[in-house]
Amino acid sequence: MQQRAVVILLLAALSSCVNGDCGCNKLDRDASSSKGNIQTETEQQQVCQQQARNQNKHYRDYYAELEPEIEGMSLIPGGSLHVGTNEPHFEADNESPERLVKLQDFYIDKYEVSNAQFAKFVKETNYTTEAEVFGDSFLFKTLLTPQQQAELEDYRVVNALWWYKVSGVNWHTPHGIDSNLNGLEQHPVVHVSWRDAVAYCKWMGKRLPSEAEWEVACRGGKQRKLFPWGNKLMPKEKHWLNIWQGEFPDGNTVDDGHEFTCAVNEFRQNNYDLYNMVGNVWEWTSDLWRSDDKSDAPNRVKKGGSYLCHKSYCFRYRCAARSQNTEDSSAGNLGFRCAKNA
Ligand SMILES: *[C@@H]1O[C@H](CO)[C@@H](O)[C@H](O)[C@H]1NC(C)=O
Ligand SMILES: [Ca+2]
Ligand SMILES: [Ca+2]
Repeated sequence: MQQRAVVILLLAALSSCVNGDCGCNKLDRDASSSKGNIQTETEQQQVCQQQARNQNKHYRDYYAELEPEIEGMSLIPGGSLHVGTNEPHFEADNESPERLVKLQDFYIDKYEVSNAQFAKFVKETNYTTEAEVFGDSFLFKTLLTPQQQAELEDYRVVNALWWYKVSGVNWHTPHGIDSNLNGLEQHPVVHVSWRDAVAYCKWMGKRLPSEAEWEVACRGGKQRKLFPWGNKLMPKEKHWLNIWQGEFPDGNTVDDGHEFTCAVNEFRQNNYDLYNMVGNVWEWTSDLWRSDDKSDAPNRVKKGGSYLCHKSYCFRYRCAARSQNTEDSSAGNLGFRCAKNA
């Protein structure tokens, strides 16, 4: 009986919205003080919220009281949203075609997970990462001395000879076995596998974003743009992300100020208040690369590109771009951020 009343109220509110502005722009706390109106008011707010959602607006400004604020996370409005592109740069990556996905509202971390945050997790759980179990991880060549490079020549990645598999490297030693985390507390944790990322997010009461969620968050409410902020790489002649400048893989000119990772809060990139979505480090998502992959360590989708990406070689610091790694692998340019249901 009560349910039916609510439905009728909703319908009434909905029909009153069709022609008017739904009162969505004139919320006034004083107006709701007359008791009889309160339920109607709430229903109306929900209808307005739904409308804003359908229009894919960032409606937090209007209805913050209906969705709780979560520290360090942004609320991303769901709806029917475009992902992918019909102008792919890497056909083999399946960036195309553009397609519509239906998403619920969700939260996503504003920042990549930092070393300080991951350290807290490890301290409280005694978690051991896969790189520590396997005893190695992948390091970019400029982090090795010429002598180390010569010794490890046979441990390079075929087709990507600048990656070396190095014993003793893990998240504690991001720049090589003699390195440590001093000064890198606010940089993204790296050398973490997909499984490590899943474990961290779970401990936080969160989860990894799906690829569609990640991409919708990346797009910041804009349609068909390359980057979270638009189509120009450097609007206002400023650097908007941490990638590679100069010749790859030799001769990084470091114009953006960062040869390797930067702090997770360095580059704010879109209207959803998200940082380093593209560039800095690649980010794991929950999706399988191929949905029929039944292997023990299937490939998972990663997004956003990293500080090693250069247009000539890896133009993957775009929202639609995607790549993959097996879920047990780790590297010095691969991290993650978490998401949560709204
Ligand atoms: C972590 O390891 C330490 C030392 O072995 C132990 O005292 C502590 O109880 C462990 N904590 C958890 C959460 O397992
Ligand atoms: Ca850089
Ligand atoms: Ca990133």
